[in-house]
Amino acid sequence: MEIKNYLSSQREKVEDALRRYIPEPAPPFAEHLASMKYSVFAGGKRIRPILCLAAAEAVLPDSDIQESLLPIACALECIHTYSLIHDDLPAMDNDELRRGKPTNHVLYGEAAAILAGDGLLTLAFELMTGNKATSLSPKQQLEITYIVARASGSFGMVGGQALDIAHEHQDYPFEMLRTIHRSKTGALITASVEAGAIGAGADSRARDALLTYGNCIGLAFQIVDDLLNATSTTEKLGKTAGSDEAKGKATYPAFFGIEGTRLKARQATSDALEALADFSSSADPLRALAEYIYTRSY
Ligand code: GRG
Repeated sequence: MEIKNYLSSQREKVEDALRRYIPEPAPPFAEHLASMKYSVFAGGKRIRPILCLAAAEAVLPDSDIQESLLPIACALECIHTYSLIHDDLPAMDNDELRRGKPTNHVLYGEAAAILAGDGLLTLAFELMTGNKATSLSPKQQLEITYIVARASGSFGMVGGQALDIAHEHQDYPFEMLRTIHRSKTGALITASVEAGAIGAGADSRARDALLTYGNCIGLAFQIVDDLLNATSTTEKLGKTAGSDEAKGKATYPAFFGIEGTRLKARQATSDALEALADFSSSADPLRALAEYIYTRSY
């Protein structure tokens, strides 16, 4: 399948829905909503929502499942965008460039950026539990909300970020790097796939396979991110290249070198593809997404 066309049509679908779901800036909250919208529409790849929709499509092809899952897919993008806004703050990574544009706090100020992140995180829960997601059963809504909350909080992304910051400029074993990567980045990616599986009513065998796929591409995603941070340019990435080394972060290249890291990313991608062995061509988008995550250049 042609991944470029697939990604751009899925991106359009997600962005149309995001435009519908994020309120238009209007008094009295105009400035706050504008700051939320600024980061959501600053040009992200939309990988997490696209993975959610592709996982659902793998389980229930030729149905309207993707339409039903758009509120969940958009919730995942809201959580991801909140994490980037907060990650860029002076108290965290202190970055001025994201997706090739000024970071949220540079444009709106620190307090407004914190609140833009808070607003997006909270909107995500409104989208997952509210009346926009009513094509799903209440049980599915509850289960998805739990999985996403768990992956985003102290045992997932937030916890991973806390560990990452606590270990800057320190030597630590590879096991700790794995824990940081799994929780900071991998957990939300895995939850995106799981949410699609739950929304499509996957049986336990399909769900286990998709969970393994999610874990493997979550790992591949972060390994490639480490690789790009070490080898690419700020211009290509749209965010500061070389920042990991400057901030004394342990990364895959620091443990395995550039070539060794490429091999690890390839292995994680192959493991992801193997997990899909029992799926028909309905999982081709997931297969193509795994290859895309491995070969992406930004
Ligand atoms: C502040 C609670 C909190 C968490 C921050 C995700 C994260 C935790 C920080 C981001 C730091 C970072 C660059 C992690 C590497 C992986 C990652 C999430 C990259 C950005 O994701 P993409 O490439 O971004 O999907 P786009 O811009 O395409 O949406």
